[in-house]
Amino acid sequence: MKTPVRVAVTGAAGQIGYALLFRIASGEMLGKDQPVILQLLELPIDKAQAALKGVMMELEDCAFPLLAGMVGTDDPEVAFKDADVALLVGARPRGPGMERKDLLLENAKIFTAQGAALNKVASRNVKVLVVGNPANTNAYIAMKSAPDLPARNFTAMLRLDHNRALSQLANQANVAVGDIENLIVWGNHSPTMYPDYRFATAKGKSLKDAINDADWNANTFIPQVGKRGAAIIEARGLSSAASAANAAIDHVRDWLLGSNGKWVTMGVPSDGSYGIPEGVIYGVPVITANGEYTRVEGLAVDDFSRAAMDKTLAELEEERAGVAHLLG
Ligand code: NAX
Repeated sequence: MKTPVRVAVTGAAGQIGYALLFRIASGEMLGKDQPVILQLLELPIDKAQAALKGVMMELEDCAFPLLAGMVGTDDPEVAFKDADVALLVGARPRGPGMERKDLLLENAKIFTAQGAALNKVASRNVKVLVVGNPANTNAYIAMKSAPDLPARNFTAMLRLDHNRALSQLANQANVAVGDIENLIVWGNHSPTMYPDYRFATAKGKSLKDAINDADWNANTFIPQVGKRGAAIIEARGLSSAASAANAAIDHVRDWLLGSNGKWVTMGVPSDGSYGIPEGVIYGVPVITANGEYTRVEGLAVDDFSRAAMDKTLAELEEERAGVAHLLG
């Protein structure tokens, strides 16, 4: 029997948590032979803690053979203790009348504290995925608050955007979604992101050549992927949860178990390539193997792409400037 992997999940009693935990415990994230210990964090308020208890009771009632243990807590240092993987899902949602700036600052407080707790107690190689919005900037704040951990281990979730783009592309080109390779989503997890299918292929054939429609790209594909989250809220009355949980599982599974040569999109601290200033958490194409990701380097950037990549970068830079005073 393998040693259990400790997986910390914050916001564990929320919508995404409910769609996520059962799949992790059943082995869909780390493998069907990999036991896990779930370390679950919720807010220190009675309602949240009671809801968390209920979720843990249901997890128990599934009798998952791979679930080797469970902890529920309101203390980040308990939740992150020796964690090998940390899924930071809980975040402060935008309240009525709340400005974007206030939202950034409220979340900055959460992610500064959680970064510091990870720094103090997590495994020295903990792999961190930030899902809670604004995901890229929250990941940046957590990374900056954890100076003793490898910066490259702090990532933000762009995988839902990547998966959304895959499905839109498959529909438009009339190909099977599983056959598509080499798709990218650049930048911020926000409507400014740039889904880029210039290099995408299905069974080796270029999808750009197959679709050959610049108008569809600029006026349908890109805005539709960018605004998909809002469309889900409009239709469901609630934000994406099952698809977000699915994307989180895809992200961590590929990171730890490998993408088998496929490009996947991860929000990772920039190394300065593609004109993205070092340290900014930005969606880029990566290939993963043996618990590490490697950027796909040297791709051509045309004028249209440069403008789109700069636009989403400008938003990230603005967010970063908005929290700079908190990070010293
Ligand atoms: P919910 O409001 O259903 O759940 C969030 C949970 O987090 C709540 O139970 C709350 O008590 C808890 N929480 C809040 N602050 C916490 C803290 N400091 N420590 C521990 N727990 C805390 O939201 P849900 O639908 O689950 O979404 C969670 C986050 O994911 C939101 O920020 C949302 O905007 C973000 N999303 C990110 C996506 C992405 O692709 N990166 C897509 C889906 C989603 O919109």
